[in-house]
Amino acid sequence: MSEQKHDWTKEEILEIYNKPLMELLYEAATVHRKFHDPNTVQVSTLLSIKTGGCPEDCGYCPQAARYHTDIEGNDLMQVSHVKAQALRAKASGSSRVCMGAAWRNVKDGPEFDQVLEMVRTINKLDMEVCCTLGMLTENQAKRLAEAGLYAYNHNLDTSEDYYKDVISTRAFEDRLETIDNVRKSNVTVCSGGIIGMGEAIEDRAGMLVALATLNPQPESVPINALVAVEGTPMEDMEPVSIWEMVRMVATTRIVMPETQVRLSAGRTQMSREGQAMCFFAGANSIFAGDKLLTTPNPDVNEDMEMFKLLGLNPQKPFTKVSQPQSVEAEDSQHQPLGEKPKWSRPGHTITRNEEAKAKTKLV
Ligand code: SAM
Ligand code: DTB
Ligand code: SF4
Repeated sequence: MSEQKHDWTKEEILEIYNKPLMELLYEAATVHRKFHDPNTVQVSTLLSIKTGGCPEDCGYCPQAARYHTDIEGNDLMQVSHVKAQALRAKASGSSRVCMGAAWRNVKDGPEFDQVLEMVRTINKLDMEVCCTLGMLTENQAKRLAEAGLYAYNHNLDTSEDYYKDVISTRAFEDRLETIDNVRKSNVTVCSGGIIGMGEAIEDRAGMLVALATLNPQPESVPINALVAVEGTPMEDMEPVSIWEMVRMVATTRIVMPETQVRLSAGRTQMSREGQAMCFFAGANSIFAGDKLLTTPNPDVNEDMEMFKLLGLNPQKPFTKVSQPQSVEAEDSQHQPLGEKPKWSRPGHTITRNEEAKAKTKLV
């Protein structure tokens, strides 16, 4: 039985965000342990299958055609190239490939057919597949589901109030509509946002209200720190401090206890100690690989060293364990590199220790 609370208010969320840090961390870590194994972190690899030349005006994005950034644009990638990259990602410990396209929305036709083929190909490798392709119709979501898509990433990015200051070429409601279309298929929802775009703390809380009041809540929530790219309107934004990132992660964990909270863009600027604090505060997923879509990310070997140092294990594909683990359960959830795991498919959640979950009381 789900224990999601869907009537969060901005005031309640602000109260959590602004708690003394030690209390916030303790509360977030407690919630985290009730729903997840704190030593397991899911690893996704990003792949930009179509880079640059986007007609939208998202103020943070180096891929918008109208900004003069230093990125190399590319047409839609070949399926064979995608397969090769997915195999590399799998060998390095990733359980999920997330394919991003610099599109405003998906258009039916040969390019979408090619993306469907990419999804089928990665799915056959026994990896989770995620796409982030812009706006999507219900029918397109269902076609992606049939091809075996596991998750669709579509970020709200910020609060409804601040949205207009960041993007003018589409509205906040358009984003909600796409999320709703994804929900009508059996694809899981990945939706989060960015901090450090000049928004107020109230906007961070506002974004979390919008996400946490979705019913059901998103299965995964990426928290990005703005990567301020030269040539974008946000090039001069001050970097967010680690304390803001930790507060945002902890608050997300508390208001969406079952979700996978993904520590996303901005990790190159974080120390290991900072990232460890985020994992303690409830982050249980990262993007790995030396590139995000167009900007740098920590080297995968450095990430694996960090995992070793912290005693973290990469999560196996198609497992979502939302309970404190027995030794036996932990063994089955982790992915010893090179070993073929037993999968559970989308919608098939492995839950354990139901009794403990029944006793769980939030905040
Ligand atoms: N075009 C599609 C869309 O906008 O939904 C998919 C790709 S888009 C690059 C995916 C997400 O990446 C954005 O919603 C945003 O949250 C994040 N993103 C883009 N540029 C970023 C940056 N400079 N810093 C942090 N996050 C960024
Ligand atoms: C998400 O929330 N963050 C990722 C993924 N979803 C697609 C993208 C981050 C992009 C950072 C800027 C870039 O590399 O272009
Ligand atoms: Fe285009 Fe997506 Fe970048 Fe916006 S975030 S400019 S929609 S690629």
